[in-house]
Order: sequence, then structure tokens, then C-alpha cells
Amino acid sequence: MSYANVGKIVDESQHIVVLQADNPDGDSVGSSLALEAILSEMGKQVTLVCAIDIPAHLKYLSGWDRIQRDVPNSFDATIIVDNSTEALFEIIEGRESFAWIKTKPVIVIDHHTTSNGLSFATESIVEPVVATSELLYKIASELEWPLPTDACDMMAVSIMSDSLGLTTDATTADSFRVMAKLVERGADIAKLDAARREMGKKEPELLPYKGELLRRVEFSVNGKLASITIPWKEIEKYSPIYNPTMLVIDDMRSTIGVVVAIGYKVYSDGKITAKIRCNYGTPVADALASHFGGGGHPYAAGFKILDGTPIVDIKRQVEEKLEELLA
Ligand SMILES: [Mn+2]
Repeated sequence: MSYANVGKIVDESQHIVVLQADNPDGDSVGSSLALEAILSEMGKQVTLVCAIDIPAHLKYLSGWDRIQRDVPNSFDATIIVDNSTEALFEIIEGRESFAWIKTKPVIVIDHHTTSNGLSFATESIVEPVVATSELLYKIASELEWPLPTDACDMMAVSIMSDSLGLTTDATTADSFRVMAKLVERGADIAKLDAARREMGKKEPELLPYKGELLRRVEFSVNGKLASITIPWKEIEKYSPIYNPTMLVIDDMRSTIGVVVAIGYKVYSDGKITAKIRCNYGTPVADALASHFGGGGHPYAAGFKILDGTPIVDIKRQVEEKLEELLA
């Protein structure tokens, strides 16, 4: 892997697709918009693609509405951000247009060092930094790419998002250094945070629903695991306005004795997804997720069950595995 190859592919391409996985977050959206600003400044045509809708809480990021669902008909290369596992291209993989991506150069810029990598990547830059944009900043600096203020704002969003405001274990002195350089170049953290808070305000109907969810939180593994299960009828009703799990997962983690919080979603077709969040000092999220075919980071990870195993069995297996990991 080399930054120079990334520079070469970009130099030789006119129209570049910037692709996110099927689970867009502040890091992937911020990094995509930052790349769009950088590449546009270089005179490139950029198409931003994500197979699923951008979550409502990220719609304060100017430009989110330029992210389209599908791959364009013609383009020269793809840059995949914040993902290097094929499991997270489940939705877009089913589309015919996804095959076009594999026929052109594909650059991966990611910080998930435990994933297996993408078989169709031409050049993979995967380094254990706190957020994709910390790496993007390094690459852009090394290749002397332009860094317009818009790009600096979006890279700051990416880093602040995945580092939870520069507080996580994976945050390093380098993360702070990159943030300092972004602020020097014009990133306005106060303005971005005010916009985020404004967009973070919730619909009034979510307050009583949050109350219901809090009542349903289950404690197991001697009070170390807090879990919540969201059935399909609630996903259907509330997901368009807010991710139900995210309404309560921080309260679950903030409970005395709890070291791991998990939100399960059970879909109409029997598919189950699990979002895992661990408290500081218990970095087992990725190990737990990978036991079930998923992945992520030590403190935040997830997995998906597609074989129809009932939720009660999954919960029991998770408890057993967690007990083993905590031992
Ligand atoms: Mn990330």
C-alpha cells in the first residue's frame, strides 16, 4: 500500500465515486464530503454514493443531500471510505451497478484494522487512527492535495464523531495535532457543534417512547450487560425519525455496574442486528462482534444475523460469549 499509488489513481481519473458502506455515520459522511471538497478543488467531478438514507441526525452537514443511492453510469475510479469489509456492502452489492465499481480502480481509505479487506481493492490504505479523516488528512498532506475550508470542516466532523469529541481510547496526540491543523485552516468547531445540536433536537413523540424503552432494558451477566430489543413494528414506526437504539444506549452504559450495552433490532424477515458499545476499560466489542461474524472497534462494534436464529438464542449466546471474554 502506498499513498503515491492513491495520488496516481486520482491524477489519472476525471470522475470519481466516493462510496460509503451501508451504515453511514458521522465519520463516513464527513470524510465523503471532505473528499468531495478536495477533489472538486482539484477539478474532478465527484459523485457521492451510499446505498441507504443518511441518518436524520447527520443532515446538519451541508452537502449531505448530494449523496445519492446509486452508482453513476460512467466514472473512472472509486474511493471507499471508512469500510474495508464486504459484509457492509450487502445492499449495494445486490445492485447491478455495483459490478461496475469492480471493473475500475478502487481505493480504500479506512481505519478498521481488524477487518479482512476488500478483495476488489486496487489500493488499500488502512491505518489504526481514530477516524477515517485523520488518515485522509495524512494522505492529503503527503500528496499536497488542496484543503479548502469546507474540507477542513468535514474532516473535523469526521474526527470529532468517531473520537466522541477526542475522548476515546483510540484518540492519540496525532488526532489532536490533525484537529489543530484543521482549526488553523479554518474549521469552525463551535459553528459545527451548534448546527449539530440544533439538528439533534428530537420529535416530541420520541420522549414517551424513550421512557418505554428504558423500562424494557434487560440486565444480565451479573448486571454487566444491559440490552434492549427493538421489534420490527417499532423500527418501522420510529426509525424514520430516530434510531431507537441510540435513544437509550448511553443511559444503558451510564448505569452503575454495566460495562457493555447492546441494542438488538429484529426485522420483519427475521434478520437481527446488534449494536455493541463498551465502557472504558472493557474493550471487548470487536471480539464479541467477530464471534458472530461482525466487526468494529474495541469499544464500538456490531454484527448481523441472517440465518433466522431466534433472538432469544442470540441473546443467550451473546451472554455466554461475553462471560467468557470478561473472565
Ligand atoms: Mn469510522
